[in-house]
Amino acid sequence: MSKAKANWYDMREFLEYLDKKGDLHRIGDEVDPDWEINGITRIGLQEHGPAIQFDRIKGCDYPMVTNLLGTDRRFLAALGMEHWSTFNDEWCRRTAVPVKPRIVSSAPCQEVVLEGDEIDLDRICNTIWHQYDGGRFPGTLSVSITKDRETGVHNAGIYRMGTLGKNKLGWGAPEYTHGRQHYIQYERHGEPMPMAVVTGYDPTVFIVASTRTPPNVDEFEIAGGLRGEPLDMVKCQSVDIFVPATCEFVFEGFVRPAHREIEGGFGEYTGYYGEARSNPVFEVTRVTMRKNPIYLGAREQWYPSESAFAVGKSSQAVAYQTIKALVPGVLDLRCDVTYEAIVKIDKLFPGHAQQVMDAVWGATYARYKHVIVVDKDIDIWDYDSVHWALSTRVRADRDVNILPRRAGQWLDPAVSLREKGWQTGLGIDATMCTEEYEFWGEKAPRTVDDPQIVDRTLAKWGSKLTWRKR
Ligand SMILES: Cc1cc2nc3c(=O)[nH]c(=O)nc-3n(C[C@H](O)[C@H](O)[C@H](O)COP(=O)(O)O)c2cc1C
Ligand SMILES: [Mn+2]
Repeated sequence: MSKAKANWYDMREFLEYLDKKGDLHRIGDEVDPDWEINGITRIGLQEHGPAIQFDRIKGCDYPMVTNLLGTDRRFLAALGMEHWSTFNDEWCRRTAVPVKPRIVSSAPCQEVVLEGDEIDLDRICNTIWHQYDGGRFPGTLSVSITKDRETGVHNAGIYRMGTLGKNKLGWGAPEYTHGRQHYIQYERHGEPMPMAVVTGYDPTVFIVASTRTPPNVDEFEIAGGLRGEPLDMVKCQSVDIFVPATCEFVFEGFVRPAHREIEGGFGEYTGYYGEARSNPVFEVTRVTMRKNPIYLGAREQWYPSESAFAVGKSSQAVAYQTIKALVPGVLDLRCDVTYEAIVKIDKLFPGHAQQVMDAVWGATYARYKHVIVVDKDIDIWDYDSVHWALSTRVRADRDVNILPRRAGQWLDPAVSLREKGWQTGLGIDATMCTEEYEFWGEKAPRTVDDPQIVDRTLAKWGSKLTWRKR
């Protein structure tokens, strides 16, 4: 098997695929979790290198994989895709109808069980991911699975978790996340919230758990859509929550109401350290796992990083889906992890670009603060093309829109602690002002591009221009 696809059985099948492609690097020498995993993972990301498996980690009982989806090629391969230019439309097509999980009664993820004093988080993952982190963070690709207290709908979200004791983890889910909103329901009733945390899963679980969807959406049904077949799930042993059957590790436990502990700081997806925070605490009462399990973790930073791909691209696809449903003429949308959305439109009326900005700000869950709108001739997958539009089609006094004081991302480094949670919207209409030219009976300038000449040339000369990639 060496073809990419979307219905991976588990993480091991995906690793085997990567190995065959020469895209998995295994390190058999013992590594120091205080700095070597950080260093090697960082260099690998920076150089768009392979996924990395650390087989022997000092003080730890299990191997760990990093950089699983840390490049364009691996992220796309995880979904059986090849190009970003068709990614959004393909995502929308596959996820148009939710596909419910298939419930199984026995599962690989419950082959081995640890309980009570047998649980020691440091022996499972003890990595310092970034030099100035305030502790060990086993939870980087840990998917928190919770249930709406009233409706029972499951949610899956990746929220960072730092070790606070042998079976205690800080839970870094801010108030605007769905996991935290579930917790607020339990806390209002003075009840502990049952929770399962999983890692080492088939890559579509990774992707959907990073996806910002509207509330009350079960991310595992999106996974089913992306996979083209249902995800197998099994009921946990000690909490009433379902987890992906083939994942490597399951942590079962609860989050107590009205209890907080200080956790962090931590190197974040923005590329800056976030402050230490007072967070709810996840108490682990049981660990189930596969035989010879493989842990999964990530170093965070700006592009290239796993957050940049997983959060950036999955949320991009959902934002595209939403904006396309609200505004006519939307052709494509690009966003890397940080806060900029670039939207390509077929401009139909004056104010069209501004309507796109309003829709992005209003309907994409406080994800984007900067919105750039371009015409249909711009290639949004090429930043040179976007910058050409910005410098040749924008008149700042007319085309720049500023929207102060909107609900935004908590970690925005441009906002001081005092104002955290607030962001200012910047919208740039980088479409050509054709309507102004037309008002004066003129035509907008024609771009220097001669597609018919290019077509004629290729027909006659194509095979002789040997530098060209076919
Ligand atoms: C490696 C990684 C780490 C992440 N860490 C956090 C985090 O600590 N807190 C957070 O709010 N989101 C974090 N995210 C992003 C969330 O997973 C994402 O916003 C997701 O949509 C949350 O799920 P929800 O929308 O169901 O709340 C992380 C994503 C990745 C890929
Ligand atoms: Mn959610």
